[in-house]
Amino acid sequence: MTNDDLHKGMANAIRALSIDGVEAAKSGHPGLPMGCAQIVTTLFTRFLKFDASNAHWPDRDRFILSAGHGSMLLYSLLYLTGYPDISIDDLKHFRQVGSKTPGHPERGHLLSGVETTTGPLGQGIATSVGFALAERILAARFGAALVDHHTYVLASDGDLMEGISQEAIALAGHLKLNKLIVFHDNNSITIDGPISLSDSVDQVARFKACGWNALSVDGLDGEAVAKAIETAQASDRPTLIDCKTIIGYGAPTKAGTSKAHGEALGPEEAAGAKKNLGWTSPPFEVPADILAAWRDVGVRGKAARADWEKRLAAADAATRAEFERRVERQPLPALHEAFDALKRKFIAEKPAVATRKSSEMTLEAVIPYVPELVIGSADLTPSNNTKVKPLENITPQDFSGRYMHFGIREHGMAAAMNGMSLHGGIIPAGGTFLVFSDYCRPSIRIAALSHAQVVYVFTHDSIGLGEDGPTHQPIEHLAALRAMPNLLVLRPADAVETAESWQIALGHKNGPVLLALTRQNLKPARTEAGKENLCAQGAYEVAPASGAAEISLFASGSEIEIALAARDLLEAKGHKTRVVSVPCFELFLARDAASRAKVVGNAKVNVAVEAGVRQGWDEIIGSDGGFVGMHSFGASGKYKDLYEHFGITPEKVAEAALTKLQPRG
Ligand SMILES: Cc1ncc(C[n+]2csc(CCOP(=O)(O)OP(=O)(O)O)c2C)c(N)n1
Ligand SMILES: [Mg+2]
Repeated sequence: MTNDDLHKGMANAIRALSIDGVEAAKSGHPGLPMGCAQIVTTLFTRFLKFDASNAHWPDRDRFILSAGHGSMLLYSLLYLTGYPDISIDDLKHFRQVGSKTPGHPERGHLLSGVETTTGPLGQGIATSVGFALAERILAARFGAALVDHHTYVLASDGDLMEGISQEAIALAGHLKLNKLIVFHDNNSITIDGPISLSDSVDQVARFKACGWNALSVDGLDGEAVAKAIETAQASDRPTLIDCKTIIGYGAPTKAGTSKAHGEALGPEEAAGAKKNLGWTSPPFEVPADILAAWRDVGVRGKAARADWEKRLAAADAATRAEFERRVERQPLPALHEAFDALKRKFIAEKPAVATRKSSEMTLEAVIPYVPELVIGSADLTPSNNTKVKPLENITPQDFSGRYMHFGIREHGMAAAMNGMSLHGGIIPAGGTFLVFSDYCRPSIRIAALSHAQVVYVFTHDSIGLGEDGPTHQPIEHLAALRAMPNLLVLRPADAVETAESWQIALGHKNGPVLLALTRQNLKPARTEAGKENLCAQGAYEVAPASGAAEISLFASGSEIEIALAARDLLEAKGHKTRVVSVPCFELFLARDAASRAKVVGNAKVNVAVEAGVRQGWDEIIGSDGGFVGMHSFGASGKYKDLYEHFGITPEKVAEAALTKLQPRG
């Protein structure tokens, strides 16, 4: 076999396994792996720095399959290159319940070689901007001897049509992330048919306009792809390699058509494709010479890894310890001491400030003890209060700062944060208005699904933001966010709770944490604080009744002070009333039934107050509980007037409780 034949055989192995996986599942997407096999064969055999035996080597190149529907391409590569946690049986069980090979790649789902979860088009390319940014930030901190790798992305037409891709490429172009290299699977086919049905963008011109280097090549020509990668690696900007390909390459009747996109080829077409490709092996079998060549690729990076390990071992002790701490995601011990001291200070000084302000005060206090925190805002820095003293801007010329101006790109910011987190070595945090969580939601969902540690600093969390009016006032957002699995939504009521919420966020390694913070000032609710983090309980009694409680009031965030004032009114009328602060539903509902019942109590009447919709509260107050909150969109006006207008006042809360106390007639 000539070298050329071997190379072709290696690409065909990806095609054949992908055909077989999809045939066995009778569902999936054969077209992309068949069209892109040559591109990734060139990348993996000649360029990608990786060691299949050590999937998590920190300085490996990252390969992101943005077009997650082509998952069989990734699974085939992981199998062929010899990742130890994938076998041919896993390919045979593609898309089956409990398999390691789900329909779309899932980070953290049993396969170590999957860098990020993809499938919702556009997410992968946007996440990869975060990977590439993390690489630059860590290289600035630890030097090129320890951090020096590329991020390669395979993106489909759909990835580039999604709006998020514009935010992502504009950000990457601005930052000159020159180690980000994107292959466009330019097959001009989408599900509905030829791309000409719906799109006529000149992608090369578009990327160039965003500050990228952009080239066009024949994606079926390995040499041309290799030359383009060499050019890309030498570029001072991120590079788009627009690869002309044929979807379902080799399939006798379906190649080049949308029929190759998202269904099994069928036995006849599959056989015809293999014949055209010159592939004679039975399903799921790879000729020994081809498999051996692929396995060699999987160990090619061993020497590079060994060299890197030597460099890490030779680094000075402090650098090495800090690098390893970051990789292992261990907090500095001093961080918890800083939080304890801050809580004592807040108790002593009783700041009556907005929680966005106490968030800023918290950041000021802890920022030196959490050097892995990189924070920013989607152009709302002065509103989100995310930028504190020692933080310097991250710029295209200097990545040693820790503050990111993400621009007006909420979705791109959230996706980039996912990439920074999944890259490792960084805890990303980013701010916008809570109402615009809708603009980030698909990326928040990916963070939750892939257990990425990300912190959202979302301020202006209710009608309490006032004059900007209903377009800016979140109403259903808390409920919608609480509905998302594996996302912690924390809505602190005062400075102490804000400090505790940040403490939770910085320690929560298994998923995203969202801080919902106020614009308006709040009275302190907590008069004492020990070392124990009460917010971590999700809900706790913040004010007891003067005796056995007749009424329990529940609230979060800015409505705690309303509940406390309502308690005073009710107590003055002789009704024994307690107040429970509920900063986090998810943490509360995760507790055992007995401890939850203790916090909920057994008062005759439960009333919740929150400047949002009721949905979700019944799980705590019961469906017969009273609720004071929002039943419509908000309005523009002074925030105090709005609370009056919408009836979210101590008097209304007391009234609701008293009405519930009346025996029903
Ligand atoms: C956000 C989002 N919208 C819709 C889909 C459903 N979907 C999957 S692939 C695809 C488009 C297919 O075209 P392309 O991206 O060019 O992939 P190809 O068919 O060339 O493999 C669509 C609409 C999706 N996965 N994500
Ligand atoms: Mg396409």
